[in-house]
Amino acid sequence: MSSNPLPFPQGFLWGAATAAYQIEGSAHAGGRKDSIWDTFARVPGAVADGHNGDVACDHYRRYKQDVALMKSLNMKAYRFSTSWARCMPDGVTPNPEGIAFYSSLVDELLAAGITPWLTLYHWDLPQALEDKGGWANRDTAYRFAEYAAVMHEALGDRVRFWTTLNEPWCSAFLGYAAGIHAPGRQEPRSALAAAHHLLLGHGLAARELRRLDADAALGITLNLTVADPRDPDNDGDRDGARRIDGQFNRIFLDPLFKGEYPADLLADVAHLGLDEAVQAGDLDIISAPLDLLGVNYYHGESVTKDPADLPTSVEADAAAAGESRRPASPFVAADGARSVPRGLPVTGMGWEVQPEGLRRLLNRLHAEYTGPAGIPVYITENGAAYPDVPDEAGFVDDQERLAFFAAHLQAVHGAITDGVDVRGYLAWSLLDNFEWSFGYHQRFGLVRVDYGTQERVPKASALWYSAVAAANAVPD
Ligand code: NCW
Repeated sequence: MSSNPLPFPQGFLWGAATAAYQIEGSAHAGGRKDSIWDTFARVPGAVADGHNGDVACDHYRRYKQDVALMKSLNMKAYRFSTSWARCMPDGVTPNPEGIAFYSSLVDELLAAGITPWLTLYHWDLPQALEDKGGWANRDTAYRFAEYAAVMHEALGDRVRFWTTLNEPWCSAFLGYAAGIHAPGRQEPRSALAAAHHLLLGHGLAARELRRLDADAALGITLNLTVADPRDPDNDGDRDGARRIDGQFNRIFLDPLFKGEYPADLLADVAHLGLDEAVQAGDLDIISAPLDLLGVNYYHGESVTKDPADLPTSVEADAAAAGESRRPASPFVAADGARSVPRGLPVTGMGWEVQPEGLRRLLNRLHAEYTGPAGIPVYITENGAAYPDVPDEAGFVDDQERLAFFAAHLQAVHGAITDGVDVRGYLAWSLLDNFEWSFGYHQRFGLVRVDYGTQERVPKASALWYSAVAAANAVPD
């Protein structure tokens, strides 16, 4: 640690995050049935090199070892997701054997002194529910609330932090508009209906959890961005930035915190029937007070409406994943606006490294949403993929990832100094894992996983992060 460390508030929660389908493997063990990601991974060309989550990091069988690893790295909290298709394989009927896995995981975490943080939905809808229309079907929201209650009955005595959804933007727009995530549909109207039903599912689940447990810390995790016009003096670019901010950030933040969809977004998508999905009373359910907001931040957007000379970020992502299909845009409200590179250094995903955007984002949230609501923010994900090169012992000296974490933690510290109530940081990810349509080619882990042997080796960034967590301070 340097001589001028930046101290974090006492009790700041340091940890790491994962998601069920990305790490567990054992895809059909203990009664688990297909989720939409099992199905999608079988579609030729959907996932790079035909990879899937059948084995992943074999965490389902190695969870004790992984908890010991976290303890050795000074993690104070661990954010994981439960697989709905493991716990309720047909989407509606509890599967005691599947639920028992998470009960054992929670016990192991508590015994290691690590706070469990449970995310109910990280993109792996039971296929049986997709067969009935998936998130485009309003009924799925009610099934989600039932699932939340089942999980609370099993784990609520030991888990305090509950996140309903992870990144509903990805579920709705990458899954139902761009078609590059499961279920792979390219239906803009369904994507907007899915966005609303995801929010409704969140609200119904939160209401149920609140009824069952007055002490629970309830939240939702959004992937949020800062959308800047490429040229602030260009009317088209400014309109584009407004549209992308609307469809990325405010489409979720405004219903959650203000009980309404933004008027400009409703006008942008008037032809796509979002209002038809909204029924009386929905927005009251969606906007019930929460205890925290989870923020996932990876990069900002530089938005232009200039005629296409550069690929959109989603096209660039798909090309980097080796996809042969040309994806549709996830931005159904974009009207020609696209997010384009601005020449900053990029990670292995092609995502620009923009830590100052995180400080601006946190200040904006504090001013417009979480501050007025009087609730804290937790960074529930932040991290970077890089093309790691292990030495003979499997060690990766990942100085770029380490610098990414350092710069973003300095930005978080800056936001706290500005007066934003940030209470914790959960690095993405504990382990290298199945990176969705990129398969195993993109590695976000603090810990390297050798997929041939399942050996875990902490990278240089993990050792650095462990020292940060122990010191509750980040080098300046
Ligand atoms: S893909 C994605 N990620 C990565 C994933 O591993 C994790 O499960 C997610 O929670 C790392 O963190 C999240 N996020 C999608 C970011 C948006 C991509 C936007 C492309 C279109 C413009």
